Amino acid sequence: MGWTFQNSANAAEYILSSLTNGVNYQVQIAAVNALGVGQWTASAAGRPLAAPGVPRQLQAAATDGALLAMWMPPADGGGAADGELTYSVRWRAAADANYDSDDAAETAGGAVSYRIASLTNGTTYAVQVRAQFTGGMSDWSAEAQGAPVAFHIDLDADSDADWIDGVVVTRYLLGLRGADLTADLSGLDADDATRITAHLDANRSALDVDASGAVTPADGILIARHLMDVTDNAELLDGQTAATDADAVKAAIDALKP
Ligand SMILES: [Ca+2]
Ligand SMILES: [Ca+2]
Repeated sequence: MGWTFQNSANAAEYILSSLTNGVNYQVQIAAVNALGVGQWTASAAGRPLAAPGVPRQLQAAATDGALLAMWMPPADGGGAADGELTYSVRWRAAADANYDSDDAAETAGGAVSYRIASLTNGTTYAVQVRAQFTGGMSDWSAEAQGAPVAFHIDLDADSDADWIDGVVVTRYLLGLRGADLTADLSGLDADDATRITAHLDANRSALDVDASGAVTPADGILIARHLMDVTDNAELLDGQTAATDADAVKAAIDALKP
């Protein structure tokens, strides 16, 4: 795009309007008199910014003593580039009328999840998030609620979440029950299958690691891949459609480890 010319008359300032938020513009000035136009200055650069929109699809996933807040960036970042928005998260016990300013945190670098720790199992909490950037901050999002529970996916109880646990979760989400749930997995038998099924039934919502709003075999595939140490983000999400990005998926799964 070429230069646009404006005459400021005698004023030593001029407001450039009708610009596009987030686009970098360069500005030069030159003095004009009856003999002509003087030399142009060096360029000064800037970009117009507005307050970002409200973050979307906030969820509060329950884990042991913690909630994992996850959300989508606002539809309109106000001109912020990817990764430039920061987010504030705040939470309160649902029974409390107001938020306490101490119960809040900020994320940086565009991170769209935050683990709220040191919560009480069995207490329902309300969570909100807002976006902020140089141009201002959004309103608080709609509330999400969650109640931390003593839940983890170390299903074979060896104090580690590894590939066997990932296989069991995937089978569970595929609908396998009883001996089919634990078949051919060392250290697990049909009695374990009953225990594991009850454990997962009670915390099924916590398995929505792709933040799709539903718990499906796709969540199991992501859990199994992550627990098999598939570290490459593209490989982790290959063939899957996650509502959040790979880092948020991994954070959600890590939050399920014992
Ligand atoms: Ca395990
Ligand atoms: Ca899901």
